[in-house]
Amino acid sequence: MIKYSAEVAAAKAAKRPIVALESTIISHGLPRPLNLQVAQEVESIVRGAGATPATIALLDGVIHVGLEPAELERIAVDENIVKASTRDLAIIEESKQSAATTVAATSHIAHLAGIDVFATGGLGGVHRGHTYDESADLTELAETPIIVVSAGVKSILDVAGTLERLETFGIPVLGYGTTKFPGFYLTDSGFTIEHQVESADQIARIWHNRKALATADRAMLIANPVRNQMDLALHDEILQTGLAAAEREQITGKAVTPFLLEYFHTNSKGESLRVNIEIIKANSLLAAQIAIAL
Ligand code: PSU
Ligand code: MN
Repeated sequence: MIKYSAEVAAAKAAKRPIVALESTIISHGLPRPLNLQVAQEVESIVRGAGATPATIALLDGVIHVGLEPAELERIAVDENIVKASTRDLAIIEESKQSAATTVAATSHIAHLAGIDVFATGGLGGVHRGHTYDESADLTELAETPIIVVSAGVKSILDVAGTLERLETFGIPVLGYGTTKFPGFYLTDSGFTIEHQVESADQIARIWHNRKALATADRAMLIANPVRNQMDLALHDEILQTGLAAAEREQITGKAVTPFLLEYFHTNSKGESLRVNIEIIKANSLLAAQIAIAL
């Protein structure tokens, strides 16, 4: 059911380190045409670090683990690419649509493909003010053994609520060089986490311990803070007006996150874009180092 790119197939056969990458950030998270350039650069960063990038998506109903250059371009350019979570996968296979995968769907497929490490920008979470709007990223990670590297969760979310859900689901959160939980655009969301790690080797040792203890039945989250955060005043202002706009325009379901990301990109004069790109690049590099350490 899975089609591997030539590069990923070769890496699998030789048991070389592989890093899974999501595609919703390409189709729904970053503006065109910059999205393609960033997706290509992220893959180069993983290769440069000595691992193999496996960007995951569905093309004409077929799950792809690793995309050939023209396929990556299709995800970035085609405006009809839909956003798929885990629950959508079987349906999209049947209808032979093309879709980008969220953190949830990418994690699910990566695990099926035997990949242990996955880099994304920001994990989905609990949305502010909407008790039942909670990203399926959380429930998926509660049952999928994979190491996810993200810059915490987006500050557009209810960060406290998301951290509580991560605790309930038994998903450990490790701060990379920090105990301040990062807020995607911000280095520090204002919430503290318990555990700090300093190296990819340390993360690999903890993952091996989890396996030995039979607690590696679900994900482990590595929170890698952005170094040069967004201007705080600008961030807070856009967040307030963006949340109000989403409410006013009655944006619901899976459209909420893309709406808010787009709102940030169009109102921050390039600031949120700069930060978003820095994040995905840094997380991909760290994920490659972890894959190698494993
Ligand atoms: N992080 C980014 N850009 C994105 C996303 C995360 O930097 O586009 C996407 C991821 O694919 C994540 C999704 O899984 O947003 C969460 O959407 P929702 O809140 O609808 O679950
Ligand atoms: Mn949602």
